[in-house]
Amino acid sequence: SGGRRPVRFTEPALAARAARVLRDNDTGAVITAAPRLYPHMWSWDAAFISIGLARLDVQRAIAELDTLFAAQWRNGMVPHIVFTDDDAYFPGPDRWGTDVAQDGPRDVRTSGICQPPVHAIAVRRVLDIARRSGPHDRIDAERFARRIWPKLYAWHRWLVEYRTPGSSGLIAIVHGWESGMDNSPRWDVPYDAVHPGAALPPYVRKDVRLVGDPAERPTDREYDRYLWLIEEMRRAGYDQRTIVENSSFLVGDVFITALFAVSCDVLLELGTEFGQEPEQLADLADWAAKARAAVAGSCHSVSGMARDRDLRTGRWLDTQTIAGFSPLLCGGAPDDVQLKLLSLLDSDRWAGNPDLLAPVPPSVSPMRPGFNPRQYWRGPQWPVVVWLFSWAFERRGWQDRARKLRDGGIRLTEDGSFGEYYEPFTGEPLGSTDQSWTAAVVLDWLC
Ligand code: 2M8
Repeated sequence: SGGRRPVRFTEPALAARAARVLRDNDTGAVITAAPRLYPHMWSWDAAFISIGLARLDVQRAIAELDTLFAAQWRNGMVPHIVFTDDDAYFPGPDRWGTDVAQDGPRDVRTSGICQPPVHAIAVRRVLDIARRSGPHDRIDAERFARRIWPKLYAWHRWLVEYRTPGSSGLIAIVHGWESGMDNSPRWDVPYDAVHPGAALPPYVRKDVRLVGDPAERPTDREYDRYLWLIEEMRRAGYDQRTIVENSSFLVGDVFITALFAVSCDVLLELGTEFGQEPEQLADLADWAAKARAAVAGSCHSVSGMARDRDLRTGRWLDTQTIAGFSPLLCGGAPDDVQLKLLSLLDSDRWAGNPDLLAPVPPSVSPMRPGFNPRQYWRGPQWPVVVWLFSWAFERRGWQDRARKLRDGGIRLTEDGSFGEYYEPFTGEPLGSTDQSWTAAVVLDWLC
């Protein structure tokens, strides 16, 4: 495996390179998710990016989250993309056509869906870093945390109000893009039930021309379905109730639900510290408890792995992916289930596989049929996902485990390319290079 990766930067050199990536990807207004492939602001990318930025410049970190929340919809939704005027990405704002939406923001153009709610986690991290970095940063970050708190609360409330249909308690997504794990095999069954209509306007993909090999990206068949769902939403005028009622894709996402549970905990802690309304604090405690129970309730009786649920058919989705470990992020599963998951994570089916370059969990188990080590969310390792687990493990008091994931994450990224994702056996960077969120989590690990 050494062949493809001759370079290993020292930690200080790696940190300097990561800082440069964030600076280079800064348009002056936003830090784009990646230089060519993703020339806009993405919701959960911006959260991770702010964490990395806080190590360099607290003001700039705050500005990034302020920019994202300036695009928050009036109903509370934080949109998955805030568009710049770059037109190198498809689908852009015209294809989304969210200008018809009643609830859309007035001054910026955005997509019409959301992404995982990791923003409270980012605000907490920025605040903690700022408090250690000096009195001015501390004051600014505290002001910022107070100011953004009600917006975070509104965002969480939107997820509860609009996205917990039925009785599963899982947070529902209406598009695979909302999960952040676009073409994960988690969504194969529900996507089979999405039938692009003849009315799907023609389109030309741009992403496949910007990566080394188009096979690292989703297929055209998958894109037809991605675009068809947008078409359905556009026709529904981006009215949430209509979409949740009628869209051909509605899935309870267990990974988002776990992140939501822990983000509610964090937001509750912040709100308590800053003296927010008791009723709102009580809401957060209630939402966290319900989300946690939904995650625990999704676990398979034999494997212990958490499962998504197709809310159109009521069927559990048994595909085993990294999302199966969701209970480890938020806690709340019975002890025996948790132990099962931890030993599975350490086993050769996952992070303990002896052939991995870096001992961190891939997006799909290398032992699973259909595992593809080069294709996007179907096998490669993703540094941001590793960061989330290491952050959660540290919070849960599992210092050794947190440290191991951090060290593995550095091993994965020490070639200094800041790949979007990595081939797990060779460590070859795939997708985009100089990906902002990869640089950001590496910076956080190194400081
Ligand atoms: C990827 O998703 C976008 C669509 O949102 C794409 O493939 O065009 C995903 O990895 C997603 O999680 C990420 O936020 C985004 C930008 O990094 O890229």
